[in-house]
Formats: sequence, structure tokens, C-alpha cells
Amino acid sequence: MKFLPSLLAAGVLVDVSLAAPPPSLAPRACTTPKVRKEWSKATTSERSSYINAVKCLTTKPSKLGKSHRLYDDFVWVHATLFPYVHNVAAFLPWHRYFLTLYEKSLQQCGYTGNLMYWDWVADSSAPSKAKVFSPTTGFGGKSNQTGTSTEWGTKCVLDGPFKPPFQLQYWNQDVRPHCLMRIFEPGYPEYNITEMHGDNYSPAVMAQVNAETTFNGFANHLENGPHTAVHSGVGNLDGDMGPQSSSPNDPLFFLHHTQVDRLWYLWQRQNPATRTLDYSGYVWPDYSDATLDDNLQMLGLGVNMTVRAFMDTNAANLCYKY
Ligand SMILES: *[C@@H]1O[C@H](CO)[C@@H](O)[C@H](O)[C@H]1NC(C)=O
Ligand SMILES: *[C@@H]1O[C@H](CO)[C@@H](O)[C@H](O)[C@H]1NC(C)=O
Ligand SMILES: *[C@@H]1O[C@H](CO)[C@@H](O)[C@H](O)[C@H]1NC(C)=O
Ligand SMILES: [Cu+2]
Repeated sequence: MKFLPSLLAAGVLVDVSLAAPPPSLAPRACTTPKVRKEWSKATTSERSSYINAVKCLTTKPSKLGKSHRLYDDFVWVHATLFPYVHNVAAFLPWHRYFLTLYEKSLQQCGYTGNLMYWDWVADSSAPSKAKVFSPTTGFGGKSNQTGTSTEWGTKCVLDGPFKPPFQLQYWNQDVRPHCLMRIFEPGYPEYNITEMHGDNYSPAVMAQVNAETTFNGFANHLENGPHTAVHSGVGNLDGDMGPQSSSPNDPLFFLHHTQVDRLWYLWQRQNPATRTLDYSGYVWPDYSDATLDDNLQMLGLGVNMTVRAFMDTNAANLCYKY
């Protein structure tokens, strides 16, 4: 009773109960969303700044207190959580969260731009000629040889910014240091398999994926169709981008998944009123029904967040567009 008037006089109660929270806690509105560009549309200096920041991640210590590098944190977290975030509802929102953490790390390593994507739909008729594989303005091309898995570790990308001594630490969850490996799918016309599985992420195929009317239908079609075809087309069975849980080993993974994120964004925007918060499917490992309040974990790379926080790219915590 005694202190109340003095607090009022000092304006303290007014601040706490009536006024807006202090600026650091106030949810900022998303007034100028950051724009994520296609790799080939970026300037030379934007591209080199991005690549330099990726290399920088291999010079920084783990955020997880592990003996590997900051770059390997992303590989390890993805590999460890693999069953929780693939072929289940969380696939799209978890990867959206994962990408924002990667973007933040790149920016802490001197990159001044935003994430970029590889529009493999546009390049699907000749994927190996895509600008992202340029040795001078891209991520380098394919390995110096193909062959069977007995030669694992000797098939190396020898051009571009990620040629040796650039090295990866994990193969799935095992520590197996190796060079970056990209085993492009050569294509077998007699079996209707096109170069790098391009036919599986063509504009016609994407039109079918986009015609899905539910989140679950869209997400499964996108993940098991074009998304997986790009992984296999670039990595085949024994390249880093192949169906490995350690696929973030290939820096191209993050341009691939930014494109996946963009396709979800575009699908949401076809009908924002019903699709922004449309979410359904299953939760690993109990196959219960997914909800917007489900937890997305990052094993220390980021804090636990709900799915809901990653549905709307125009929300203050995301605030980006394509
Ligand atoms: C490919 O490059 C790796 C790493 O330099 C090397 O060990 C391997 O022998 C090369 N293979 C061929 C066929 O040149
Ligand atoms: C390849 O595609 C063509 C045209 O769609 C079809 O006629 C043919 O049977 C297919 N071949 C195989 C091996 O699937
Ligand atoms: C984050 O989520 C995981 C998985 O649900 C849980 O094991 C962990 O305890 C959570 N961590 C915190 C700090 O709540
Ligand atoms: Cu993944």
C-alpha cells in the first residue's frame, strides 16, 4: 500500500501495464521483407560474398561444443534429426527454420545479402548446364569420375570454390572426412531417365505438384517428387547430395532447399487466406496427427520453436519474400 503511489508517481506501473513492451521485446512488423534471389540473377559480388561466407563457416568453431567446425553443425543436426523431419509433416517448416539459421550464420561470417535459391524447374531441360555449376561464378561442377561405390571418397569436385582442400567431415552420422562428391545422373534415354532426372522437376511436373489443394498433398508430392529427384540427380547414390542424411555437406543443398521453400511460399500465396496456416500430416516417431503447435527442435543450433512460427514468411520473425 505504501509503495504503490510512489511507483505510480515514477510512472513504473503505467509503463508495465498500459504501454507497449520495451522496444527490444516488441514484435516488429514486417514492413520491408528481405528478397531472396535466384543465384543466376545475383551480381558477381553478391555471389562471391555468399561463397566466401560458406568457406568462412568452415573456419569457425562448432556452436554445439563439438570438435567439428560450425559448417559441420548443420550437417550433423540434419543427419541426427533426419527421420524427424523427412517424410513427415515437419519437412517444410523444419527446413524453413534450418535455412534461417544458416542464413544468420552466413551473415555473421560477413555475408551482407539474403539466402539465394537455384530454380531447378527453369533449368530442368539441361540441369548440368545450370549457372550454379559454373566453376567461376557458381559452386563448381561434377566429380572427376563416376563409378561404383567401392571408389567412395576418390570422386571429387576438382573445380570451383569447393575443390580440395575444402573437406567434409560426415557421411550420414559417421565421421568420414572426404572431398565434395557430385555424381551427376548421366541419364539413360532407353529407360526414359533424363540427365540428372530433369524430367522429374520439369514445369509440367511442378504444375501437377502445384495443383495439390491440401498441405499434406502438396508437401508429400514436392518432397517425394522434385525434391528427391534433384538430390539424386546431383548426388546419385554416393555423392554428397544423394539420398544421404548428410546432404548439407554440399553447399548447394542450401540453394536447393531455398527453392523448395520458395515453391511452398508460392503455393501458399495462391490462396493466402486458407493456405498460410494449412498444416497436416504425421509426426515422427508416433505417427500422431501433426498440429501447428508441434515442436521443431534444432539440437542447440537454435531453440525449440513451434511449427506455427514458420508458416508465414511475412511474419516479423521471418520477413522475407521471393
Ligand atoms: C579424382 O580426384 C581425386 C582427388 O584429387 C584423386 O584421388 C583421383 O585419383 C582422381 N580420379 C581420377 C580418375 O582422376
Ligand atoms: C518411354 O517413354 C515413351 C513415351 O512416353 C514410351 O512410349 C516408352 O514406352 C517409354 N519407355 C520405357 C522403357 O519406359
Ligand atoms: C526441445 O525439444 C526436444 C524434443 O521435443 C526436447 O527433448 C527438449 O527437452 C526441448 N528443449 C527445451 C529446452 O525445451
Ligand atoms: Cu533435409
